Amino acid sequence: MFASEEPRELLSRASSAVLHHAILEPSQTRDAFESLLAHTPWEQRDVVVFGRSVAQPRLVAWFASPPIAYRYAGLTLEAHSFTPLLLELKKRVEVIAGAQFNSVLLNLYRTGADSNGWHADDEFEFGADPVIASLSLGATRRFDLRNRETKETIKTNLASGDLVVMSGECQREWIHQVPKQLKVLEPRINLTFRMVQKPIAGE
Ligand SMILES: O=C(O)CCC(=O)C(=O)O
Repeated sequence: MFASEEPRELLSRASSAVLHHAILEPSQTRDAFESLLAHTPWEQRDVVVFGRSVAQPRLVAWFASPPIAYRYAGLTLEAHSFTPLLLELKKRVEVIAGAQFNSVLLNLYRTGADSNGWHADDEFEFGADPVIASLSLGATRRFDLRNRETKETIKTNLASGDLVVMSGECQREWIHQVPKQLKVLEPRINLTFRMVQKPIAGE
């Protein structure tokens, strides 16, 4: 463990989001960021928002083994095969999260103008109350969690190498976002490791 701070629980009761600081060595963090930035088959996709098709404000890539497509917000991401680097990161994240994953969604926020709106990772294929482990590389960005009922909002900053492990009722009770931060000029990559439980209907 390279973290200088203890892991911190951000939520309470049946929902959990634990922030682990700097889970990789600084050189590993830098190398992983550079390599993923350069070698990932990034794509910008359209999603349907309020019945209109709009370009997602970030780039994405989906990796899964077995190669199950990921469908959300009206789009289908075909699966790429895990690379040795992604397998290495997955192994490290699995040890910390205490859970196994068979897929990862990569998001590239090119600058602070890119973002990820309020949502929960509650798609059918991840099953009830999934464990989702979210690794940040590159620029520090804000990560907000909002309780669906009370509207309580928890804001935190995620730095390069930080890992948030969401579990319990987190996806049911809370939504999350990465807001625009126009002062941020550097890119950030986020990897959300997930376990696809069931084949998607029609797959
Ligand atoms: O970039 C992040 O920190 C969050 C990513 C996210 O919410 C998602 O991929 O569903």
